[in-house]
Amino acid sequence: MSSNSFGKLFTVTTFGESHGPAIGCVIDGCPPGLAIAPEEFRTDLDRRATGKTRYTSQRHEADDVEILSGVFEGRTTGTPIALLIRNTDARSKDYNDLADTFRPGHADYTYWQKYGIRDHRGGGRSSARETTMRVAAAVVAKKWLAQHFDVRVRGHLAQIGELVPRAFDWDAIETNPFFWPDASMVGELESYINALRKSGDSVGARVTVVADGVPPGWGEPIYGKLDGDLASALMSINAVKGVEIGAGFAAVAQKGSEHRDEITPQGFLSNNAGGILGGISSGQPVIASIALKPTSSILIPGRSVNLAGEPVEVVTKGRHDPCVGIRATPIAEAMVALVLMDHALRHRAQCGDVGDVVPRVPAESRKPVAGNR
Ligand code: EPS
Repeated sequence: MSSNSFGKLFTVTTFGESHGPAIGCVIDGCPPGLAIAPEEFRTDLDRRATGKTRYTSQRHEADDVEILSGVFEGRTTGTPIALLIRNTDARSKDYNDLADTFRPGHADYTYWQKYGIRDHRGGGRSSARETTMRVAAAVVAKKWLAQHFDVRVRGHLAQIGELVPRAFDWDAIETNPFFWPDASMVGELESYINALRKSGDSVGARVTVVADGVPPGWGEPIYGKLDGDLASALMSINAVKGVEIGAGFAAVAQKGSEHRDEITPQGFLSNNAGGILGGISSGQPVIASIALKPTSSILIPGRSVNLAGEPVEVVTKGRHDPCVGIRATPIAEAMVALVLMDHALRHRAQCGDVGDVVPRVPAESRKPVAGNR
């Protein structure tokens, strides 16, 4: 089966290839009446886009969104919302040499094994170009969530290679090209990426997303847990090799007395659970982190085979990201927002009559989460 759609009530289907004429998505299940205009997609699409700084791929796409359906006189109608973005700066000749070989560490090989045919230009469907439409769809979700629940989804780069922030300030994140929470380290990051690019290599990264304002109750035990759906959605992002919720793998070394988030009338005393208990949101901030592998398209020659199974040496040309993690912050935010949107509607459908249950403790958490540095 092909799986280009996700979500149960707020469903998103994406289509298109990196070097095809266009990419697009269809959002089905969006509540009617939400005001949305093409220019509202600009901020998040630009945050994710290539070619905006010298630290990412130098492909320059306009990423202008055309709303083809589902919006009438500036408001969603409840019918499928179709969004289209035309590809305008694909340089397919960079990929001529890849038509009959496979980049080590890339989906080239597995797409070939699965389908027996592949669009090798720019990685085709496996390209991170596809994530544009996730971000576009999430603009709608973020707006609805903010209007209806005051939910705010924001992310930051939490590690790049060996570098970790030495300080944390949400206000710093949008002021540098790395979504980095420690403004004093930006020069260090610039030198790091410049040296990496010069060496022809790439590096991995960690991105953390925090959703504030999520009310208690979202998520469906047993097979529709909020953390299960977040893990699946985040793992579906290109290059993601690990997902953590709250303390994540740091929980392995914790004692129960340390990990449990004690509850007082004034609030939870910590948030190791990442805002999710038993697959259901607790009312605390929902916190998820992802590990992104180093970009597999690099200039350093690597061994592979050709279509005849003979050994070849692969050097990837083209305009690649030295660290895909740099642009992953808005993509990870998008996947979290899409999952939350879906679960907001799912909770409303089944449990809309339950209303607010007492006691409801404040969301505040007093201690940092163990896994999220
Ligand atoms: C990508 C490789 C590069 C990036 C692309 C993702 O594409 P190309 O070599 O075809 O120019 O530019 O990212 C985007 C175009 C985008 O909008 O994110 C890859 O191999 O995933």
